[in-house]
Amino acid sequence: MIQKKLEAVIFDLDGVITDSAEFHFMAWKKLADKLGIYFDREINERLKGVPRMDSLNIILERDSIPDRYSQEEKEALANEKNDDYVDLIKTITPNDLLPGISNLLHDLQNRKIKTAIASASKNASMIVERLQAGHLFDFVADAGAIKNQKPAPDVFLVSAENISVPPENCVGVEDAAAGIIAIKAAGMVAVGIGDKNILKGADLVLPDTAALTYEVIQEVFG
Ligand code: B16
Ligand code: MG
Repeated sequence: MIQKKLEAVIFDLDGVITDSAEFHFMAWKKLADKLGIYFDREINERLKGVPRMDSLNIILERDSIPDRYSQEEKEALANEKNDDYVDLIKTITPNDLLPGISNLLHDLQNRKIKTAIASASKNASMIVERLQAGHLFDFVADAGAIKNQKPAPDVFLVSAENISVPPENCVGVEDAAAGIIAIKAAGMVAVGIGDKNILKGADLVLPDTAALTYEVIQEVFG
């Protein structure tokens, strides 16, 4: 029987390591304005943790003509948004790591606890590079190579496999409801960052990353 022991922490990126949601908002807003579609911060909340094409479909729900665009046209719109988003994330620096994250990652590294990024973003590697945090992660998942997106467990399972840690010895950290479902479906302990009424099913919910320490993670792992 495998002994249950905390061996790895697998992090979501946007909303946990850094807050790239504002850049997603700006890029989607530019596209929505160009298309003449209403888009605001409340709708933007629904895009958190959601893959790019699904996000576009949520925005197009407000279009006056349903199904106006072909799949090919939608691909072009999603690419256009991504080009703007990539321009915006070029401004990310190590100062954009969320509160407490740098200390936590160094602490985990000193304690020989492995770390990985399990993000829905195809830009995850570029963001980690901009944050100059690549050396603090043992693995960054490639969202483009993941078959089923969150709430499916795939990205967390692929991450655990790549760092050679059984899922039951991993803690996952997420700010989106779909991400918490994915972590639990992967058989991991789930820590939510945000609102406990939204992140139902998490083993622990913290209001922000400043409260996320090795001690807290070890305690919830049990
Ligand atoms: P991209 P996460 C997610 O990142 C974002 O929260 C979500 O808003 C975005 O649509 C998704 O990545 C895809 O991002 O367009 O860069 O591939 O929270 O899973 O780290
Ligand atoms: Mg997120």
